[in-house]
Amino acid sequence: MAYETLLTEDAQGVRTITLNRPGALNAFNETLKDELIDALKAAARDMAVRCLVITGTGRAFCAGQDLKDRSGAGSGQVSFGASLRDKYNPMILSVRTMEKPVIAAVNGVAAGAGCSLALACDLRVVADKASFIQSFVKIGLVPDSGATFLLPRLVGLGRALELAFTGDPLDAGTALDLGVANSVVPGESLMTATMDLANRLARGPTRAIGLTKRAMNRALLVDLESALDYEADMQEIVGRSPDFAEGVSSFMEKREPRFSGQ
Ligand code: T3D
Repeated sequence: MAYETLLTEDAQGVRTITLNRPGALNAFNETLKDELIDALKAAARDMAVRCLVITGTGRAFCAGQDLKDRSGAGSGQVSFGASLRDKYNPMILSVRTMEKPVIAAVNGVAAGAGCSLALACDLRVVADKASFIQSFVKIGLVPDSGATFLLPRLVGLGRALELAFTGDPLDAGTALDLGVANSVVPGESLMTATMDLANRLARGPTRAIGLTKRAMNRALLVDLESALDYEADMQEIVGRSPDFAEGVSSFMEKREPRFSGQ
């Protein structure tokens, strides 16, 4: 499907979705939200996609909600509860529940719900000039699109509250120290570094990686006993998969595995 505000590209099992409204720092208007939800669903469904990369065109990753669409703000004309439930929440849940790795290639500033989108991805490869901003407080809002759940889990409660209370930018170097960034690279190397990682993950046992993601996400919410039990359920599933058979064969034959993603 051709999109108005997104670019998509497939190569070697990796789909790249690029938010493409550079004039508005890739802020979310209604079209971009609808198109991203559609593109995420399509990537989740497509068995040929074994790793997803999300990035932005131009100097920003995403500046969150398009504030030009919120000119009547405060009047109650727009229900933010409905906006979140109808658009942002499904978008974030789609990234979190997709049983394949999702990498944010954070090319520039990620603010508001754009920051939340980056946090929702499984891994973040970050350009050295990029930053993360919990900008909600600057316009009198609370963090949304998963930020209250994701940020404290990544950086701890004290740091999360500091970032949310101040709206100060978290630079790439500090993001690396805090574990928000998995790696920081020069801007011009961002897509090469991201694709190196994405290609590697796309060659992996996708089912096992997908269920690892499912189990770790679930374990954030449950006690150890329940997490242990769930791991056993997941292992029962992947223990019957062709990729497990290939993994063991390749080990016995002292060669690299050729995982099919099944
Ligand atoms: O509404 C709901 O449904 C509830 C859900 C809300 C979720 C949210 O995301 S709320 C948070 C919304 N986002 C923000 O508050 C961030 C606003 N933007 C900024 O704070 C700054 O632009 C940045 C820190 C991201 C970048 O600053 P800077 O100095 O590098 O760039 P700039 O000059 O501010 O922006 C460049 C252009 O992008 C500018 O347009 P112009 O003047 O050149 O025509 C600016 O208006 C535009 N832009 C930036 N952010 C947004 C935006 N346009 C619309 N919406 C934006 N969010």
